Amino acid sequence: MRQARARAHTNFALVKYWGKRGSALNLPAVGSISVTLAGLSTETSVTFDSAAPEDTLELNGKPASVEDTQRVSRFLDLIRGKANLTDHARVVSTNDFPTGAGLASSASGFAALALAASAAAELQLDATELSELARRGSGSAARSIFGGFVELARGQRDDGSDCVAKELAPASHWPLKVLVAVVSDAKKETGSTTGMDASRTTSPYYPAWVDTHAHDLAALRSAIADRDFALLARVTERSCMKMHAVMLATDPALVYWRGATIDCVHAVRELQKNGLPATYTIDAGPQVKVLTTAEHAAAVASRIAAVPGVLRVVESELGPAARLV
Ligand code: 2P0
Repeated sequence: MRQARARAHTNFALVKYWGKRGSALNLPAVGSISVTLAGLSTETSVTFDSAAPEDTLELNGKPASVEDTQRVSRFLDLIRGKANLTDHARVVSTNDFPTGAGLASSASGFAALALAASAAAELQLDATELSELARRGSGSAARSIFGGFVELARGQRDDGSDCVAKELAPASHWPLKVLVAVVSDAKKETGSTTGMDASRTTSPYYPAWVDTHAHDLAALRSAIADRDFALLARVTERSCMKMHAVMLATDPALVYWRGATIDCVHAVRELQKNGLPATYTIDAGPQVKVLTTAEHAAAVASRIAAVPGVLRVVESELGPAARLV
């Protein structure tokens, strides 16, 4: 039996990923830049066992669905292929936040799985190679291999070898605070993979989304390097709203927002009018992620928590890279 355990933290993108240029290797059509969080993580152990008749997945203390187990099993096949291994595996994974509700559990989940499974299979992979592997599980997972501010390149090659993540700056470079306004604990209706494929094939705004992306990535890189909050806010919000415009114009429409989602956006805009450094982003789910500075975190958190429909506000700092535990 060969066993390893890893912890990875979730991330959310400021310049977003939505759409693929290749589905077999899970290649994104656009690059993305994210922040890795300290507070929201997944811990996963993988045990390859020659006596196990099949792969099993336990998620948050319960046997996972057939669909989730098959997705993990397909990912383990990649590892077995690289390591010349035929053993099945027991995978035990625990999130410290709700699964599938727009808090990117697939990001921390596949990052932790990539690290634990490759270590258990005794593969020697560096962080860049791990990010390429994690990407095969979920695009956003490539980013959770690294901590702080992270960029996942679109890459040009068909084999995906240049579609890897790298750290742009560690969390200590700019110790921003994250406040996640949770407005629903329900599992989302349309998963990201299905949703982005529908957008690519039906949304009339999809080509404009892809064409304007490089400009946003360049602007955000420079905002991070200069710790320029005003520029970071401007780029973060325009990338978020552009992505949601693409989603809304998908046929049939992808509407991930609830009423409280848009009320949080207005609350952040009000804070901005009052001179506070705050910005928001929304992923393929109803939650609103707010970034601010440590100095203003308490004031921003209490304003967001007061928005009707906000169930709770989860606070986090920027966090570390995935690691074996
Ligand atoms: C992002 N999202 O950049 C974007 C914004 C959601 C909205 O990356 O198909 O679950 O597994 O590669 O990684 C979520 O997409 O999609 C995501 P797959 P994933 O954070």
